[in-house]
Amino acid sequence: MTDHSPQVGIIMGSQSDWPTMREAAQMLDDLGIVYETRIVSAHRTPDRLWDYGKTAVDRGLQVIIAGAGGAAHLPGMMASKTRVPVIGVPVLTKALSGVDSLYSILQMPRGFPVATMAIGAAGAANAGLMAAGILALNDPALAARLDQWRADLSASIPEEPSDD
Ligand code: RP5
Repeated sequence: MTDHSPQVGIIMGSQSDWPTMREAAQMLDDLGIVYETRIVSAHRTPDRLWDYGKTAVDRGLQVIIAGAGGAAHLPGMMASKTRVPVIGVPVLTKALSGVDSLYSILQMPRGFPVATMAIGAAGAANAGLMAAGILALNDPALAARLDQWRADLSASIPEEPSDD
């Protein structure tokens, strides 16, 4: 019987983060990885954050992708609450172009790491790929799909630039 419980949790601080975070979801869809999506705000719903982190291991989550913008405390707080690896996505902000998000997520104290991606959509897509790479360590079928995805991307890059 196939296990359809989510392996990856994609969490974000706000509905406004979803256009960015759906890039991670799309990547997991493309690679056939089961995931869930939740709005979990470090500031607006701290109890939800706590419950999510407290139950993550028992629910079988293997990677958490956490996106937030501005005072982006969600990834770091989640890393404090669970040993499930957390991949942080700094969401682009209007005021400070996402540098605020980046620094908030990146500078974790020793002991509680967050694997921090680039700012914005590329970072979210790469978070999906990073999660896939972690899961592929123990999943040969996924490893083959990820290898194929990477080969397809390389093959799609032209050798010469064009004017079109
Ligand atoms: C953060 O505040 C969220 O992650 C979001 O990026 C930012 C703005 O949230 P909204 O005011 O758009 O809901 O917590």
